[in-house]
Amino acid sequence: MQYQFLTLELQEEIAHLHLNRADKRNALNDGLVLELRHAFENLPGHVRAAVLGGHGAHFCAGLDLSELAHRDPPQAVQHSRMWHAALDAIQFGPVPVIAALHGAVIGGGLELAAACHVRVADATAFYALPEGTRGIFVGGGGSVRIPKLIGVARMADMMLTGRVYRADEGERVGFSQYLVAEGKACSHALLLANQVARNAPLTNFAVMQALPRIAEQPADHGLMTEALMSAITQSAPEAKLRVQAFLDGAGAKVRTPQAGADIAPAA
Ligand code: 1HE
Repeated sequence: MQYQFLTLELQEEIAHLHLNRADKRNALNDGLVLELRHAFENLPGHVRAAVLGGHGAHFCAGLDLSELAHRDPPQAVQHSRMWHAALDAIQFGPVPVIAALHGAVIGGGLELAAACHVRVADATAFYALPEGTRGIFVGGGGSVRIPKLIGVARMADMMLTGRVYRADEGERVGFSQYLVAEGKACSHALLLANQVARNAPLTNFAVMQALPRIAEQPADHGLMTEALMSAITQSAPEAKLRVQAFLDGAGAKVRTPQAGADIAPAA
C-alpha cells in the first residue's frame, strides 16, 4: 500500500511506519491522520510489532494548524473524533507499537506518541503542548492518555505555561521509557520491536487490550478481569510449552542487564 503522507515498510515481522511530511515538520493534516488509521487497521497478519517514527529532523509538530481555520463546533467535534479513531487504531490495534521520537514531539504529535505502547526518545527530543498559546485544547486523546504518562499536574503546567521538556527530563517524568543517543531512536525501537515480537501473541494481546482497561476499572472489577485474562493466557498451548521449556532448563533466565544494555535476552 502506497501512502501520500506516510511510509510503510515491512521487514519480516516488523512494520516500519514513518510520518512523511518533513517539510511541514510532520504536522498531522487530515490525510495523514486517516492514513495512520488505515495503516494500523490493515497491517498484514504476519506482522508482530511496529515501529512508528518520523522522517526529517522532527517526530511531529502536532496538528496541521493550516487546516484549523473553518470548522464550526459540530465539525470540530467530528474532527476530534476522527483523531480518536485513528489513535485508538494504534493503541488498540493488532500489534504493540514502539514510538521512535526525535526533535519536536509537540501537541498532537505528543498525543500520537502517547497512543503507542513504548516510547524511545533520542537526545534531540523535546516535548510541548502549545495549545494554550494557539487558543485551542488537545483533541487527539491527549487529555486521557498524557496524564497517564506524566500526571494531570504536569500536563496542566505544560498547557498553562508553555513549559518544554528536554529529552532527559522527558524520560525522568515518563514521556519516554528509553533515552538513547542522537540518531539512535529508530534502531533502538527496532531492537525492542524484535523483542516484543518474540513474546507469545496472547500475552501481547493481554498487555495491549486488557491492561489499560483493567487500570480504568474499579479494583474489584479489575481483579476479576485480571483473573480471567490470566486464566486465558496460561491455558494457551504456547504458554504451557514456554513454561515447560524453562522447567526443562531450555528457557532463558532473567538476568540483570549489563551496563548500557537494556534489551532482555531472547526467550
Ligand atoms: C506547520 C506546523 C504545524 C510547522 N502546522 N504547519 N503545533 C505547534 O504549535 C507547533 C508549531 N511548530 C513549531 O513550533 C515549529 O515549526 C517546530 C518547532 C516544530 C519546528 O521549527 P522549525 O524552525 O524547524 O520549522 P518551521 O520553519 O517553523 O516550519 C517549517 C514549515 O512547517 C513551515 O511551513 P513553510 O510553508 O513556511 O515552510 C511551518 O509553517 C510548517 N509547520 N509546524 C502547520 N503544526 C488534535 S488537536 C492537537 C492540537 C495541536 O497539535 S496544537 C500544537 C500545534
